[in-house]
Amino acid sequence: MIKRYVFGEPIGTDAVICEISISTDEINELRYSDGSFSYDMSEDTKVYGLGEANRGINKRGYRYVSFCSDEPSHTEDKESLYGAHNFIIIEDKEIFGVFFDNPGKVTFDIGYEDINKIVITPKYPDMNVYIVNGDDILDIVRQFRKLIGKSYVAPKWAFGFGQCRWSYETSDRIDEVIKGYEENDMLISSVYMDIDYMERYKDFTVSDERFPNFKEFVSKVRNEGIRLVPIIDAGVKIENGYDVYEEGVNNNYFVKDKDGNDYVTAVWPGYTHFPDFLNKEARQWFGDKYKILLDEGIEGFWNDMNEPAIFYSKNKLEEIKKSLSEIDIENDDDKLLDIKWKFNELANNGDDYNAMYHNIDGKVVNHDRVHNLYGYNMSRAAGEAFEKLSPDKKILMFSRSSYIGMHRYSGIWMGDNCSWWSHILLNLKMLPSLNMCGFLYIGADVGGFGSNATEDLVMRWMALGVFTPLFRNHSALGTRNQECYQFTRTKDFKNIIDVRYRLLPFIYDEYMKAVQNDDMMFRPLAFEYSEDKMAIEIEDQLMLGENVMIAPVYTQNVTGRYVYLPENMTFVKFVKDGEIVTEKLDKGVHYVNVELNEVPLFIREGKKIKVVKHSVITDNNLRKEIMECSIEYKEEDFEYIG
Ligand code: MIG
Repeated sequence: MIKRYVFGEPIGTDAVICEISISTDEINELRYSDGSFSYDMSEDTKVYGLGEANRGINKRGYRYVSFCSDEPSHTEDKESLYGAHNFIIIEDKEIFGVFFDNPGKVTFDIGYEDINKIVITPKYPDMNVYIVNGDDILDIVRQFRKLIGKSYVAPKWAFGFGQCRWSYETSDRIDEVIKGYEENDMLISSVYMDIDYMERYKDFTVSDERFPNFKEFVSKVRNEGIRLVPIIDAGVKIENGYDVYEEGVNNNYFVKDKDGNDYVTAVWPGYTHFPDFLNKEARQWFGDKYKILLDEGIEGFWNDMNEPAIFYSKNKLEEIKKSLSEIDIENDDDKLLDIKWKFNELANNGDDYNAMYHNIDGKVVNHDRVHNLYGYNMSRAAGEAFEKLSPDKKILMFSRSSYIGMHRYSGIWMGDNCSWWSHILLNLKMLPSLNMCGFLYIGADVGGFGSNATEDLVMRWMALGVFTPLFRNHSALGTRNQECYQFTRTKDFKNIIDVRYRLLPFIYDEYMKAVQNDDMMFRPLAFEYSEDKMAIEIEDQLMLGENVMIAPVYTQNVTGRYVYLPENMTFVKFVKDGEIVTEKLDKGVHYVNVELNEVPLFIREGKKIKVVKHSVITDNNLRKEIMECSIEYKEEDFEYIG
C-alpha cells in the first residue's frame, strides 16, 4: 500500500510513473514539524536505502546529504556523492519505506546528532512524499519499484568485460589495449574512450588527428568482437562555428543566469554552457546529437560531469579579479588569504548553482531547487532519443550523476573511487542500496580509479567485479597502469575473466529477472534471513539472486576470510586452470581459503547454478562470439554446480 502526501507546490520530477491520489490524513509513520520529518529509533531500528551513498548498508549512525556532487575522494566522512536517491526503509517493530521526491538538497540525519533519532530536512519544502507499507522489506521494495517504473535494460554485450582508462587518446593506444588482451588470451567485450577522443573536449566530435577514419576504426574493432564506448560530458564548449554551441545559443537551450544570458562555467573544454536538460525541447535536441556517434557505429555511452561538475565560472573569476585589483599585494595579508580561499572554492561552488536558471515548461526555475535532476535528465535526453533512433537495438548507457527515475533510462557507475582495499567493500555495499532504488545496471571502477593499484588489489577486485552487471576496469590519468595484462600473473587474470564469461548466462538471467519482477539482484543477508541475529548484521556478504551468496576477499595479504553461512551451503571456488572445486559447509562461521587467483561463491543447499564449461569458453573458434555475448549456448555447453 502506497500513500502520497503533498507539501507545498512540488516541481515535477517524473521519478514516479503511477498516479497515486493524495492522502489528506496526517502521516502516521513520521512526525512532521518545522519543515523536518523525524522518527524515534529503538535500539534495534535499522535503516536501509539511499542508493549510491557512503558507508554501510544499514545507514544508521551518520548524516547523508542528497546533493549530486563531483566528489573524487570517497572517504568515510563524505556526506554527498554523485547520486540523490531519497528512498529509505525503516525497520523497527513496524516497517515502512519512504520516498522524498524532492529534487533539491535533502539532509538525512540518521542517528547523527542524536543516536536514537532520524531527522530528514529538505532545503525546499515543496515535494511529494510517498509512504510504502508492505509485508516485509522485499515486498516494500517491489511496491516502490513498481511506483517508479521498470529499470533500464542494457544490451547483452554490456555484460562482457570492459577496459577503460583516462585516457586511450589515440586509436593506436586502443589497438594496443586490445592486443594486450588478445596476446594474453583474455576475453574482452568493450574498450572505453575517455575525453581525449574528442576534438578539444567538444561533445559529439572525434579528433581526426588522433582517430583518423573513425567509422572504419569502430567497425574494425567491432569485427574483432569489441565495442567502443565513448564518454559524453555535460558542458558544451563555447566556440564560434561549433554547431552544438551555436544551435544551443540560438534556440535558448542553455542554462541561463538571472538576466537571461547563457550562464558561463568552465569544465574540460574551457568556457562552457550547460544544456538545459530540464527543458523538454533542449532535451530532445541534445538527445538527437547522440545520433552523430550512433551513425559512426557506436552502441554505448557513459555520461560524465553531469552533477553538473564546474571547475570555475566566469562570475566567480570576476569576483576574484575584482578583489585582487582592490588590494595591495605587499601589505594586505588577510585579504590575500581570503583570495586564496576563493580560489580553493571555485569548483562546484554553490553560488554558481544559485545563479543558474532552467526553463521548465516555460517556467523559470532556479537550478539549486532542482539540482539533483540534472544528470538524470541528461541521460533521459539520450534514453528518449535512443528509443527513436535505435528502436531495435539496445544502446548501452550509464551515467555518473543520477536521481530516482533515471533508472528507467540508464545505469550508473559509482564514480571516482580509489585503488584502496576499503573501496572493494564500499563497491559491494552500494549494490543492494542501489537496487532498492531501481538501479540494476551498476558497477564500480574495478581496480580503483584514483591512486596506484597493485596486482593483488586488482585481482581481488576483479573477483567481485565478475558478479556486477557493469564489469569495467578503469583508472585515472597519472596512476599506474592497471589493465590485466600489465601485471605478472596474466594467466590468473585470464582465468578470472573467463569466470565472468562462464557465469554470464547466470548473471544475465538474474539481472533480467530483477528487471522483470521489480526485484533486487543483490540483497543484504538481512533481507533474506531477517530472523537470524547474526545474518542481519553482515555487510560484507550479499545474496545474488535466489540461490547464490557472494563473499569477496577485500583485505590484503590474506589467504582467505571468515564467512557466516545462515544455512547449509556449498562453497564453490573457481580455481586456476578452469577447475571448479566444491565443498559442503554447515550453517555457521567458517574460515574459507581463497587464493588470489580464485573466485569464491556459495550456493544454497539443494540449489544449482549453470556455468559454461571451461572447454567451451576457451574454444578459440568461439572467441569472438563469446566476447560479443552473442553466442547461443547449447544445453551440453553448461555444467551445473551446487
Ligand atoms: O574531471 O573524463 O568520473 O571516470 O575518467 C574528471 C575524465 C573527469 C571523471 C570521471 C572519470 C573520468 C574522468 N572524469
